[in-house]
Amino acid sequence: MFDQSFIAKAISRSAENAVDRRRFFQTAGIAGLGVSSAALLATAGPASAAPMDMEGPSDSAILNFALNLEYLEAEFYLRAIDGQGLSSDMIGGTGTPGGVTGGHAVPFKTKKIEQYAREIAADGKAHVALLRTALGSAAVSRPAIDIGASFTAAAVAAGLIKEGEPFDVYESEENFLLGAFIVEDVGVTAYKGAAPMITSKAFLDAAAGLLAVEAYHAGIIRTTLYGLDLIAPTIAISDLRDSVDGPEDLDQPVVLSDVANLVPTDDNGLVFSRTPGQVLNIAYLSPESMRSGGFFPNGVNGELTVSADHTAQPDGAMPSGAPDTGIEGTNSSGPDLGLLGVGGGVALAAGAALAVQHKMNAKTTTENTTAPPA
Ligand SMILES: [Ca+2]
Repeated sequence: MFDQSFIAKAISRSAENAVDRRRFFQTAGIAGLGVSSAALLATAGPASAAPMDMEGPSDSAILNFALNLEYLEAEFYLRAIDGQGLSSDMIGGTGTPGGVTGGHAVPFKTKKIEQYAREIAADGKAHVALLRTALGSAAVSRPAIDIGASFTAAAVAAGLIKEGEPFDVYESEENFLLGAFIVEDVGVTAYKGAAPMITSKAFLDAAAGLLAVEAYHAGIIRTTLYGLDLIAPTIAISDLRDSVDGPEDLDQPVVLSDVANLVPTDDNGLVFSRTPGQVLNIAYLSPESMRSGGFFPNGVNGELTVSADHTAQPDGAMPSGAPDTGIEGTNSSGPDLGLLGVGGGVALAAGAALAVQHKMNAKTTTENTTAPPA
């Protein structure tokens, strides 16, 4: 938690210049050590009203973006272990609050996998609490989250099941692990992608800790899937993620070229990055510029709400006006998707994803469909 000692150190570290200091106060909502964090933001307004400079989103916008993802992760894992999600005192805030659709206790048969789930759930819950404390009254509320039909739609889009076939991600620990795989790697790339945009060193320090924990989680899930020989589904899911997040071949399954690939890295041995817009491509399960869909049927709360547009660039160039930062308001060409539900959005995503992948991502198709070892 951001206790007084942490806050004192954070202010000390972040007070390198007047801009840093002002931004830290604005983003953290801390007017001084003896002053309630609510005091400043009561007059300054929510994070969405905070000014954004020309370099990108404010720290509060980034933290709130992360908070949306942590809400999703916490609800996914907490409901898996005992059917209960976040308590009512951990979900309020700015923006449009929403309920959670789907999710129930997984009938774990392997004690160790259940223990993994419990530990990860506790971390996700702690991350929600940390970010909410850091953001104070600027914290966004938990948006509507779908952890039922969204996973079924993702399974269809990944080709794990056919349209109309039943798929309950909470039905078995194997399905649960695949569901965790769908969301877990994305958190790592989201924090990595956000790192260069964070201006406060205090927040960068916290974000480094968050990224590391997400990487541990992803490593646990990937290693467990590999140990269970659930290789082919991870290839299909990785291909799905890669097909919606743009032409670059980013995503990697747990096996590449017949060898274990538990840590997805680039040539420098670094995890790769996704912009907020690319993260939302996966969260909304669409390669198009969308404001909602998939796991967030009413969109995420905060400033970073729009997925990137990867649908119309046959030569690999980014489409003009594509809001790859995810900041709403920089693109007027995106369709009004208010009428599209999860199913419609994902059906669209699956078709468009396949088209995008086949046209432009031959490398992905080649690498990511490597047959698992016999
Ligand atoms: Ca890609």
